[in-house]
Amino acid sequence: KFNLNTREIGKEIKYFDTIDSTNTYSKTIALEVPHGTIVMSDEQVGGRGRLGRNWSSPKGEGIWMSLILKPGIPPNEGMKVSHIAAAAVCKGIREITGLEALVKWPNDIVINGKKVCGILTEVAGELNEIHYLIVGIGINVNNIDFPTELEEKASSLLIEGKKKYDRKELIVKIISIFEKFYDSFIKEGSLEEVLRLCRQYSALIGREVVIIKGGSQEAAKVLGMTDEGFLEVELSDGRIEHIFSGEVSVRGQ
Ligand code: BT5
Repeated sequence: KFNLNTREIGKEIKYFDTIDSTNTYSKTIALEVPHGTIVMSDEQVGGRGRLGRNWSSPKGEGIWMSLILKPGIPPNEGMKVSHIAAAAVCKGIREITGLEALVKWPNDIVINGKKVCGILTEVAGELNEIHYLIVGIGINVNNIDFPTELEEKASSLLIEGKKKYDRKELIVKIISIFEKFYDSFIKEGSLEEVLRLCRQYSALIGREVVIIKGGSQEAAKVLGMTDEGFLEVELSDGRIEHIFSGEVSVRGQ
């Protein structure tokens, strides 16, 4: 049971002990459930990242949830909702734990350079309008052990804060911040607060990075984030480029 004091988001919550992936399941019910429905599970056995990658989702230790949203916006605006989620998770984690969570564009939250949260936004729709949008949020809360290949790059709130955190309290906080940001985007078209947070708490702005595109890599310096949510970088030959998706890794990390 959750005491969500939200207007629409999370009015209906579908809770599972175990599931393959909350995003995959959400797709199968999205057209039948109300806007704002949340699917969460204590464990995922087929948790997904982007591009078919895996998302480790052990039982009882994290927040593995998907928000089913039906905004009347064009599909190419969907990424903005992903930024809204990143800003909400970053702010929520900071308020509850006091830890210095940063947004690693486009969809990760990191603490001390390690990933504690990933966001997977999937859009279904036509040229002009989204039918639904699924925002999958995975947060490592009380995880201690990671698969060996993740040890170097992943962490949890427990590891960074050296104490256990109440998952319910985090969910309530994050969802209520998310709804506030989402409402002002949908009703007023404003992303002001979200962009301010993504810039203020950026893990990338001002850093030397490597941009990975397909098979090739290019060194760059991150200058900022545009109002559309693109990453603005300066390449080594001085050209300025706006990147709208993809992989960016901080050099030396
Ligand atoms: C993501 O993908 O970061 C998006 C993750 C979204 C997970 C949520 S959980 C609820 C919902 N249901 C789902 O099935 N998914 C969503 P990406 O940027 O592609 O990062 C994936 C990479 O992160 C993997 O290849 C690993 O290197 C790493 N990784 C896997 N599990 C991790 C974890 N628990 N913590 C940190 N890093 C992890």
